[in-house]
Amino acid sequence: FGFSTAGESHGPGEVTLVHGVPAGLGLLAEDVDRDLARRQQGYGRGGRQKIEKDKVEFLGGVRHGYTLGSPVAMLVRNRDYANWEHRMSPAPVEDPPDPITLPRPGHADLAGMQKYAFDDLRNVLERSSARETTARVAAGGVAKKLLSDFGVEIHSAVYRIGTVAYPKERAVVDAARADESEVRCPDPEVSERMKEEIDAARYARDALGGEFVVVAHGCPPGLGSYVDWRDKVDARLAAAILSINAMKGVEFGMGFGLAAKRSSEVQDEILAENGHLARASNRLGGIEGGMTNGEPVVVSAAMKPISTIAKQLRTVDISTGEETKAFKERADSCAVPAAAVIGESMVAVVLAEAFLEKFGADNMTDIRAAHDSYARRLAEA
Ligand code: EPS
Repeated sequence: FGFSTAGESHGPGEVTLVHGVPAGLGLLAEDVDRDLARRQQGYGRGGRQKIEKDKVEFLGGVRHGYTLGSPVAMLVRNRDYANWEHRMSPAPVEDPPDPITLPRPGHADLAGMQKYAFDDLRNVLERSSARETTARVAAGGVAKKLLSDFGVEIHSAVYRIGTVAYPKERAVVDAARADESEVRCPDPEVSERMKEEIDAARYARDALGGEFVVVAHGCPPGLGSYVDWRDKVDARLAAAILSINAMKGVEFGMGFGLAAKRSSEVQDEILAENGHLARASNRLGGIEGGMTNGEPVVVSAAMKPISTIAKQLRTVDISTGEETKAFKERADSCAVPAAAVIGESMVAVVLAEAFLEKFGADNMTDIRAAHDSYARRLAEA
């Protein structure tokens, strides 16, 4: 199970190809569209989200509401392409637009131009734009549908925007309520202060980052493995989260806060409650030895502020070598709420992959039999 994406931000559309989807999974466009819409929300988005109304079209892998075991191909059209047909035309044009030569600090612009030998940084920014995350959320919709059929539910919440913070432990508990907030913070009063912080940054022609947490409930123990470094599920989740645009840090459970504690203050003690194994706490975020341990998986991430800002930072015009100011492009002032939804999707993809490694991947009937037999064995132990 895994996926690739294709598509430029202002090109015709965003394409997702998911492979390894078992046959017989019930899958409707609504299962994907729900998260596409959630990703588009969030206080602090720019004008682009008023143009786009992301909806998926299945191009392969689904028939009469069920997957076929063949690759699931999905397309989300960019409505904005109508305004960019000349500038983004796949065919050569007679009067090409002027190249953009003023790289934005913090964006992929400069290193991308150097690496791919471009003299127009539009060739870099079109693909490095976070518009590509639309296609990832489409893949996440498939992964989430698979997981939810086995009782795994994934939520996210924002617990910091700029200097305004909410306790992470409470965000973990209340994450299921985050959809009610425009900034995905479960607390209404803190949400208002986060919105004020975003307004102040936008007024100053600046942008804000923040922190969010993704919580996956209902994962069976033993997804991932300790036997090989590539199999460790925390390493795979970290890579998946850090692949989201603008992510600079990732934590599990108490994360960096664990480093200053004594061992007896951080391990999650094992209890026998009414004949069932249980834990006294979940400070390690549901992962021990590179495997899920049956507790909620708790992954959080730090996002840097968006690098496209109206307050122009210093840069060099690549065509002249002269110092100048970075170019201005329409931008969001805060995308942390959207990033949290993308985080859910990436976590879902990694957990779905580990789930299918454990239980087989051909068809839902055999996977269910393997899953139920494992659950029975653990319950009887
Ligand atoms: C982005 C810049 C903006 C965002 C875009 C990401 O796009 P535009 O330049 O078209 O206004 O809106 O995000 C999306 C389009 C999206 O759907 O999330 C960037 O530079 O990363």
